[in-house]
Amino acid sequence: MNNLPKDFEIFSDARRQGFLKAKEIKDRGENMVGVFCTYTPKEVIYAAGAHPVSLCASNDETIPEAEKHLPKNLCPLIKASYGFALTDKCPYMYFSDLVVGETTCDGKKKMYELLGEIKDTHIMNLPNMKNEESLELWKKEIEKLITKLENKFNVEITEEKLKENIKFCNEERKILKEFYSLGKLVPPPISGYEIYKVLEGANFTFDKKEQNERLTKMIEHLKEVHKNNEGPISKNAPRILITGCPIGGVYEKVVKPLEELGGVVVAFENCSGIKNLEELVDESETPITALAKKYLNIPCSVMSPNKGREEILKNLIDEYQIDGVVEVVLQACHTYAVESYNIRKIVTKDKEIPYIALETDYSQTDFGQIKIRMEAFLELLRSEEHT
Ligand code: BJ8
Repeated sequence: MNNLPKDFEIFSDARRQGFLKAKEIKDRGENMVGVFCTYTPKEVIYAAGAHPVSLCASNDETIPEAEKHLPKNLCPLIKASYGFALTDKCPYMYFSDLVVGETTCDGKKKMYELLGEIKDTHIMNLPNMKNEESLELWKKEIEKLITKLENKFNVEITEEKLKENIKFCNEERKILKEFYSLGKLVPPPISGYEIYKVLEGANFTFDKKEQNERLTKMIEHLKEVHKNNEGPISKNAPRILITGCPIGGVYEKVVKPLEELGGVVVAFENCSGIKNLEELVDESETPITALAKKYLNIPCSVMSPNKGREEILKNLIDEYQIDGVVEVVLQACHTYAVESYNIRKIVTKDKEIPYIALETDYSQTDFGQIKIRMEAFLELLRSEEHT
């Protein structure tokens, strides 16, 4: 880990360390709410005095167990998440007093029905279109979540508490955004692998004040590294943007080889990255309306149409001076797989840069094949540079 302060290790290790912190939280008698998706308005959970924690599983350990209940031909993220609940192997799931899920893709919403037999699961009815009716429906769903949390934890969620936590979460978003924007620098002072580790680590860090302080220090340090030209990355390294499905379970086999072979990932459009963090919640609006607008506007492929994702991508390609786009599609994720047709067109025709789509799952069986394809892709990017 070149030039990185020791704080990086803390983020990098946050998922593992978070287990102990989660236990401490439970030992103090505080509540924990497991969430699966970027659409969950976590401000409401904080306003209930509880701690949101990400439950998306990122390895295939429990998939064989999950496949006893779920079809094999299902997205690995869904199978792994359910498998961890089924086997009680994820401490975050174990410590969650409540789980919140949304009606996003078909696989996830049907899995939640089974999950509801194991854990107290509250489902939010997420509309799949962005219009006035959807906004009204989503506001009602946020109100229902408030009622659920109030009853479950015997608390009152006031407008004041919502406003306070909107500010609190916006603060975190601003700092995380400043952090991932370091990828705009040429050369970036930090690898994409390291950026991803920090963004992922934030999902498992409960003390947000401390997290913000550490991040601010790290940003200052990395800006200094860039200014003094002391970074580990060559200014000629092909600059890659990753888009598509969440990559928590596959970044080791996608991002690592890309960077070991001389490329650098400078932007992540996926959840955990820009998709979720780019837009703040409007602090001047009525809290529930502001939350509904922000979350309904997330450009995920479960929305129809999903033009926001195309717009974001075009802007990112310019802002981050992207040389090539890698789209990750998890096996059996129909919504991202279908969108990849238009994403390819935008990248290769409108922006005239190379694009590659990788369909993969959580196993290691295609590791070698992905590496070969990444090598060829980087070769293509290098040859484009010279034409
Ligand atoms: S906001 S990306 S976290 S839905 S589970 S859609 S990969 S088939 S995760 Fe997602 Fe929320 Fe959207 Fe983000 Fe496909 Fe798998 Fe479904 Fe998935």
